[in-house]
Amino acid sequence: MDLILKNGILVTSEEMYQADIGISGEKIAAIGTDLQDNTSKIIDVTGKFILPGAIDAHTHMALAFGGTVSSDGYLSGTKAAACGGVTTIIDYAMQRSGKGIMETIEERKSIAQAEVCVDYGFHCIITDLNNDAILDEFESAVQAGITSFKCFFVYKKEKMMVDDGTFLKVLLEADKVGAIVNIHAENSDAIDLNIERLLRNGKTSAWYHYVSRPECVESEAVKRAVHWAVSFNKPLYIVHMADKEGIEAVTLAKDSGYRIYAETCPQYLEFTCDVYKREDGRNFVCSPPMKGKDSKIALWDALKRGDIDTIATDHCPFYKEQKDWGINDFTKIPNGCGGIEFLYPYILNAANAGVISFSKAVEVCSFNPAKIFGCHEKGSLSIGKDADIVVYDPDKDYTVSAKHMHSKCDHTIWEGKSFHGFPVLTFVRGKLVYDNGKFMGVPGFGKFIKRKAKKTQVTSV
Ligand code: DUC
Ligand code: ZN
Ligand code: ZN
Repeated sequence: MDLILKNGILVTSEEMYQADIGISGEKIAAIGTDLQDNTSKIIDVTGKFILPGAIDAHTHMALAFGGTVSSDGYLSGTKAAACGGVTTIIDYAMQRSGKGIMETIEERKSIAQAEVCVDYGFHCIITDLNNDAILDEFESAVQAGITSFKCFFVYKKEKMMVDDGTFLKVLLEADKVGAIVNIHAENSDAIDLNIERLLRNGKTSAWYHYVSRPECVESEAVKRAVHWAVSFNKPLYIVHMADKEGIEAVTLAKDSGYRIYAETCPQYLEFTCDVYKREDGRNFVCSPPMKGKDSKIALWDALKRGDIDTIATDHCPFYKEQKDWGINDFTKIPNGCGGIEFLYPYILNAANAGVISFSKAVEVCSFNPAKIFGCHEKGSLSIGKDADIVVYDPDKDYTVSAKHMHSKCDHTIWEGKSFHGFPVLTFVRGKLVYDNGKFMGVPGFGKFIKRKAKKTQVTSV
């Protein structure tokens, strides 16, 4: 073996126990007590937790959006990932009218590959079926490891929205090839109507971002998406859920045995719409917006009872200067917030405080995203899996400051947030990429993950 982490507390999605873990090359080679091997480097991690690396299944690196490009590209975005214990990202590649799926993916890969410091995959956003020609590409996309597609129910003016008919075609074709559909559920027409009325009445501050996209805008679209998935009995993954009624619809469908999966993000668990009343409210502008307190409570309850399957970031930061474009008009604020460096610390902090268990944190940040999205070599600490490992010090105190982030962005919505407990080491396929505050990775080291569709997925994940 090349490395043994000794005397740690292993955390899996089911249990915690004291053990050593041995790494050979890129893989986990042994787990046990008192592992011995003369050739090994040994790191004593007594008192520390050993976790599978987090999989952030929702990122937008270098996203062209809102008339600009998000501030973290694949280099700074995945540096930040490594320093927060994220060992794999699944980023969104956007297919546009006239373009094919594989063309879109290859284009994005060619930007990402030289920069990525952690492993990566892509979901493909479908915005236009090109007279249904795109549907014929689903099979080859799956063969190439793209096993998830996304649709937007929003962004009509941006020509990203799909109508219900298109969504259904995507849902049915995806299922045929063993892929899953992700949906961003907000009602575009209602938002556009609200925006028009607000602007006409001079309501232009960041607060009105929330007012234009309140609870009912999200719940209608979530219920519609769930309705179609249930009616056709197809699996569906709802991204960045932020609303109580929406999550209630998910619970109902899950309780009836349907394969509806829910994702939320740390920002929806931490903040409420009150942030938009702050002087710097525009920095919190993302879509969907944070909702009222009832929704925040409902999300935590759903997480605890197992109705939230994954936590991801929707990492999509914009510089202060970009956010300032909307200082006098909330519709000009580029939508998106960063947070990849604080995903695992945030959830593990909740575990450390006893709000959820450490196993639940591992389940929603690593095990479930691996399982849902077919990352069969990742998501758990077991022999033969990739050695994507985080060593977490439950006693290390850390206070967020934009100055010390590894993201390129010049501010963060997490500024001043304190965590009790923080990752101290991150390994990607056995390679140390983060050591106690310092990035140790290499751009281009990240590997494209050829994900497996449900039809062909091995049974152990
Ligand atoms: N929402 C955001 O806030 N940013 C990127 C895309 C999205 O749907
Ligand atoms: Zn979205
Ligand atoms: Zn997103």
